[in-house]
Amino acid sequence: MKDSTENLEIEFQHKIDQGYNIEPKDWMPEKYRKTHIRQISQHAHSEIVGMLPEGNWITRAPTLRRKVALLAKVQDEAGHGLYLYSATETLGISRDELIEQLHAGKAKYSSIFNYPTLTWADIGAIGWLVDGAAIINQVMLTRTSYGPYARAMVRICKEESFHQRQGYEIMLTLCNGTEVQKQMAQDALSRWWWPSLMMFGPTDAESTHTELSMKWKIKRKSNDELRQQFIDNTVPQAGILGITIPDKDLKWNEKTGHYDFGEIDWEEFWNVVKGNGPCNKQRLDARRSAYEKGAWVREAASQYAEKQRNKEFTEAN
Ligand code: FAQ
Repeated sequence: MKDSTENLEIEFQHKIDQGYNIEPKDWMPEKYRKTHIRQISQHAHSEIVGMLPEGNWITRAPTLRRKVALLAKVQDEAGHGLYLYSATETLGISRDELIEQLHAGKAKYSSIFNYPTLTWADIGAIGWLVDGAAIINQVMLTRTSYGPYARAMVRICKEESFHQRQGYEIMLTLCNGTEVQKQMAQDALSRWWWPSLMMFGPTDAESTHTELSMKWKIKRKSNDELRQQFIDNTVPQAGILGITIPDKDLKWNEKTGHYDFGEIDWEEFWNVVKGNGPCNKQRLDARRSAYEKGAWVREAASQYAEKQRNKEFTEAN
């Protein structure tokens, strides 16, 4: 007879294969739990750090309408981070611990947020490309096997699709504007294109987690499949804008029904992931400082919650 852990593992895999969700109180292999803590918390950190490059432009948005939209978008990203921290906490780790891992430089967050936003067109490019890439990756995650993560992703995806449209609309406006505005849009596309492709992670051959994550339906598609889907969707959109993707090898392949594209600079990717990108230090410093300066708010909120609890207890007795 097989030992009980082995039986539990077989039952667990069977449940996944049948398409059932795994819920927080269900039995799960330790590696499944750890993989989720890693991935969901990295995702949460990305949403929170991702507020910084765009937050940089809230005070400088060109019109009131643009300012309101950007403010709402950045606020949405904060909300996504909070859902995702909550989903991670269902796996038995505290939010304080997760935040400590980020601030200590132990937890990763998406490479893309280590690039600077130099002009207003970058806000358009982020919405169009970065949110566009995020949606492709995250629509897959609405069907991921861990219930709290999958459910959080449904709501997040709805908001991301609004974000993508607001970005594309900024690009469209710039591209239909003056020559200088169109040039700004081109420059933003040229700087953000390759880092956006890197968001999907290393090639399948180099991806350490994909095999197991596919078996457990954490991932439903591989990094390369999603990257290709993003390129196929985005190239025609650049055509409508009338700006050029900075890849001389990009061309439609009749045989495969996909776009062929040039080599990604993986050295740059790993350099950024390891903490040496243009803005890594600035991003972490900003997060640490916000956390320190916000200590009094956390303190006040927990004092208030304590008071409410005591009040409810007194009233109930
Ligand atoms: N950056 O074996 P794999 C957003 C690491 S949210 C940094 O392929 P996996 C919304 C990876 O962690 C964007 N590190 O890993 C927004 C692993 O290292 P580890 C974030 C990366 O997990 C928009 C190692 O490389 N989205 O944009 C990156 O199977 C606008 C080996 O890689 C998510 O987090 C990277 N790009 O696949 C907000 C989605 N790629 O942990 C504001 C959820 C890989 O062993 C403004 N995550 N690494 O030390 C995922 O789907 C997956 O985790 C992947 C990576 C696909 C990102």
